[in-house]
Amino acid sequence: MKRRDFFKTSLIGAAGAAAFATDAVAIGHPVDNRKISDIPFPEKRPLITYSDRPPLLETPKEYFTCSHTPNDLFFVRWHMPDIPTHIDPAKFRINVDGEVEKKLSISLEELKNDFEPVTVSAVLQCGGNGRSAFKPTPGGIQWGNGAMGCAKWKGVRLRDILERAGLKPGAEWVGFNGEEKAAYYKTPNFVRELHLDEIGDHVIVAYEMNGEDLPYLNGYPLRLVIPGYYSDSWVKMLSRLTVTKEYQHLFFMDYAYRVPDNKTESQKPGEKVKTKPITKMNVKSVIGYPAPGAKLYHKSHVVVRGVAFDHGAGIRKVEISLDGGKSWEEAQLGEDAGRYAYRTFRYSFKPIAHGKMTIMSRATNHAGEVQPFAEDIGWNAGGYKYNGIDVVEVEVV
Ligand SMILES: Nc1nc2c(c(=O)[nH]1)N[C@H]1C(S)=C(S)[C@@H](COP(=O)(O)O)O[C@H]1N2
Ligand SMILES: [Mo]
Repeated sequence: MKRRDFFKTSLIGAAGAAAFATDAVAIGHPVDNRKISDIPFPEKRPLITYSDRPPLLETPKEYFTCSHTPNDLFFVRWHMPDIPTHIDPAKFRINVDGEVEKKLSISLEELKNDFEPVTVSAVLQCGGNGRSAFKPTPGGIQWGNGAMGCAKWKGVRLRDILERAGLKPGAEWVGFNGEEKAAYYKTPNFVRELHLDEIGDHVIVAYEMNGEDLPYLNGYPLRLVIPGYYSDSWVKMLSRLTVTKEYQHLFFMDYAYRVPDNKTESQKPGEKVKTKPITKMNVKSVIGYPAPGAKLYHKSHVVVRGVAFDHGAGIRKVEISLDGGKSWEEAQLGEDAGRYAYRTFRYSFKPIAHGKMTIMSRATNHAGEVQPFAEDIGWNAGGYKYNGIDVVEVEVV
């Protein structure tokens, strides 16, 4: 009996289900044949749409063949339905307060002119990307593969802003607040916190994405960029930094975006475990071409293309399997756009047998971390950090 079938059976009796809870968990692959909406959102091409209030948009998998994702195809995720519909760039200010020597209120002009500009190509990926692979289904948006994208971000170092304000002795945490709700100490506004130790020179407050102003839905006019980290802390429409001595125990830090604090970061359904925040992204590759269900001509020249990334160690290799994971061959890696960016890959072959076949991709990074088979990934209640070997089923005709 397959594990998945077993789960259905064990659900019949609650006692039985509890006794075999470990076996009840199965991992599949993210669903990737969802419909693209007919209506586009502002500055976006039509995308897979889960909700319009708040806007929840997914990038179709077929676009993951280039090192950078165009702004109008970039996915969108907001928690609050009330996001400002108008921002006046002349009046907008980013405020710095809390445990600082000097409170700041910086205009966009000042940010662009008075601070050293820096640029970084980095992947922005929701921790819940691929959640639809987890069975039983964890709560949350049932993302397929496309709650991710890679952009070239331009902005200023967060450290430079904090230095200008001057930290008071004992300052340890920084809270980040977006424009969509203002009151900082009331939860559950979307506020994130970082410890000062996490704020290296690579963390920036960005005002440009791929050479343009940030799109409104991706956080115009300013957002936090934390290369290598899942994007739950990449606060959009960033308008306030509050420095504190103590960790504030905010809703989105204490309850959301956490995984079990054990070696496999997994748990049984219903099991209560100690948790920790999701931070660094694990190694992953996604096949952009061919699309699932594509028909390939027998003996034609097929070029498999996709993207791979991790938390910043950098991609060492991507391997392709055409025989269900028994044997693997190395793909050719594309241009290196930096250690936090997508690394594109390509692999050519000629299909020699008619009928259904699978194409798999597996990434390995410079730290020796290898993308696992879906079956080897443990289940977690939030449905976070899915990074199974990508599997695309096609048909040779
Ligand atoms: N202000 C604000 N910033 C936010 C969020 C939000 O709801 N509000 N959601 C976070 C989460 S969970 C994700 S996945 C990313 C999505 O970024 P994007 O919409 O640019 O793709 O924004 C992050 N920053
Ligand atoms: Mo997210």
